[in-house]
Amino acid sequence: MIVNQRNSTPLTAAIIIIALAGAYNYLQESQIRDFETMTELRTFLENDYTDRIPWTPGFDCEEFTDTLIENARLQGYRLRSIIVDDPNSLWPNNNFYWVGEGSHAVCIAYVTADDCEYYIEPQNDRVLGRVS
Ligand SMILES: [Ca+2]
Repeated sequence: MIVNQRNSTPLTAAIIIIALAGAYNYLQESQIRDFETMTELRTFLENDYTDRIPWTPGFDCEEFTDTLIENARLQGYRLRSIIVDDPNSLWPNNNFYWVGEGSHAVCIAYVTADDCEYYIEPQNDRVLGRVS
């Protein structure tokens, strides 16, 4: 079998790079963990800047949620997002910006000591209650 090394080398290098990137990503994701205690969750929220970002029509609840999730991931914590309908009835005094129609994005954190998930409003760091 004749192998044209001039053409196969870039492809081989690309495959190796993709495989290494995948392995690195897997290692990073496997180090992501839930919050152990509510104190740990509140400390993370207090130190994170997401709530200090001004709300704009181009940076609304979805961007707040995505930003807090990414900031948590960078510090080794797992958060996830959820879309809720009619957030004003769920949290009447939450003091978040909301266009007043449709649904609203917030974060969810699992706290292992409580064996429970909590809603988090990324616009103001409030822990809004347990996820039922
Ligand atoms: Ca904060």
